[in-house]
Amino acid sequence: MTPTTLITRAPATPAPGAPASGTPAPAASRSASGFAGDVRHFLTQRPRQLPSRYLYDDVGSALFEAICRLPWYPLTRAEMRLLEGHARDILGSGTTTIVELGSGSGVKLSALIAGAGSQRGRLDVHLVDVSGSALAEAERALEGHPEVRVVPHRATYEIGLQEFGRARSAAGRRLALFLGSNIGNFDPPGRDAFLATVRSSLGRGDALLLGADLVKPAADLLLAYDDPLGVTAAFNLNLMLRINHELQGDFDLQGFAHRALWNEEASRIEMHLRSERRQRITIDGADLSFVMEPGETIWTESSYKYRPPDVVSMLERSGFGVRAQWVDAVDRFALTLAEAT
Ligand code: AVI
Repeated sequence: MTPTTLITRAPATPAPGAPASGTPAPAASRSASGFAGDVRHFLTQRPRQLPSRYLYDDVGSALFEAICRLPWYPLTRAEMRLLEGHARDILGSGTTTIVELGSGSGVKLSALIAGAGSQRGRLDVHLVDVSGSALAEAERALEGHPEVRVVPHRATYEIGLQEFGRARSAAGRRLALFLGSNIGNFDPPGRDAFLATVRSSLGRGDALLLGADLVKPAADLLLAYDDPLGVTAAFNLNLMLRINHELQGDFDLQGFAHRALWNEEASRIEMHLRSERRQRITIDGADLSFVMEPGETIWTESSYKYRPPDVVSMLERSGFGVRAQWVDAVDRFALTLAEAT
């Protein structure tokens, strides 16, 4: 097994919760009019930008799945190794209910349940995802676990958490899963607010398992976000294709290039779409027309990278006490198990 380090911590003092608002995470979606309004709003900001949640239409989701299989993007495999290697510690014997935010295909959850062994009673599993096809796939992935009862929520994280909070749970510990380093796509204020929202949907003694990618050499990070096959470039450029299709835009994809850069000071990878020449862009469905200069960019995603103690601090600020942290020493990824205090 890949070497991991384990840090165990004593229960922490409760931290005050932050207000429950913030940047929606990538899996969140908006209605078409919300999309048009956001495109208009964010493309007229300086620097021009687009929220990363819009990267995930059908084509974007398929490209993201492909990215996760690339040798240069090790996050998914590192997290899977940690889940399989520490499943018993994570699920424990007292967990009766799980909510997974952004469940995707359900493969990670299925591996976690399998790794914890079959010595358990009924397990209620709430899956929250905006994609109906992802929910159906996750339900299929969990079919092999007869003890599992699935409750699907086709919803954004925030709405799904509200529904989960209102649902009746069996006695026992509830465990929220937020995996895949999706937390890294929030800006720091949005991230803290989101963690506080998760905390408020849990009771004292419930738990959160957070997957977070760690700082590593810049060259490795740049390869992960600008891979030699160009899959990440396609994932990024597809956002313009989506705008062309859904909002009658006229982006010329050949007039733009994918750029990934490591912002050391902010500890984040940024993805941009850089205009290769002076060009006018018109998006009828967003009632917008503007000129981009050569070299000007549209900022489409931030992916924050952490040090293990950063993850501990952000959880403690949001009302959690960290109980264990496992770090994949090869690919530098952390799974942190925290208890609601
Ligand atoms: C979903 N999210 C955690 C991915 C990330 O690493 O920030 C999205 C991604 N962007 C480019 N490659 C993968």
